[in-house]
Amino acid sequence: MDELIKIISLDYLGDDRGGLVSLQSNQNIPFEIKRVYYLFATQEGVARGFHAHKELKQVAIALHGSCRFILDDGKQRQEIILDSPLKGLYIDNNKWREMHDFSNDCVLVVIASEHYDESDYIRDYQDFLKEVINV
Ligand code: T46
Repeated sequence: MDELIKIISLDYLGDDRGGLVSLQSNQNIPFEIKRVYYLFATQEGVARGFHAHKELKQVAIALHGSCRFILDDGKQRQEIILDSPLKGLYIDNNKWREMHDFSNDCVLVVIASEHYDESDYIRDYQDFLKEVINV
């Protein structure tokens, strides 16, 4: 079975003044960065995601607080708690993702390989299964 959860360890460049992490295209981020967005102030009990992407690759980092990610490739589901600004979750294309259990202070930044494109989303789980069977 392929390992679904791929964590990128981000080097800590801080010193006695505080923390610092640098994200660079094709270096610690394994693609050309085209977009950055962040989720914050997620309401208690809310779950997000519930879709896959045909082409988009992303890295998600909990800059503050925590949340639980589920990744699913159509054959298996694995989960991880993101709770550190030094831990990037690599999310490949054709992986169903769900985010749960956001702490009320969670700030989740997502680094993306493509500009926003609604036609890249697969928002129905049965359509996702059809897509991955044909990969
Ligand atoms: C993902 C997970 C981890 C935009 O207009 N531009 C953007 O760059 C994004 C990301 C979203 N939007 C719009 C589309 C929706 O009307 O913002 C609204 C909320 O997006 P969505 O419901 O897709 O949000 P999540 O939290 O379910 O999923 C997001 C990303 O969309 C998705 O690519 O992998 O975070």
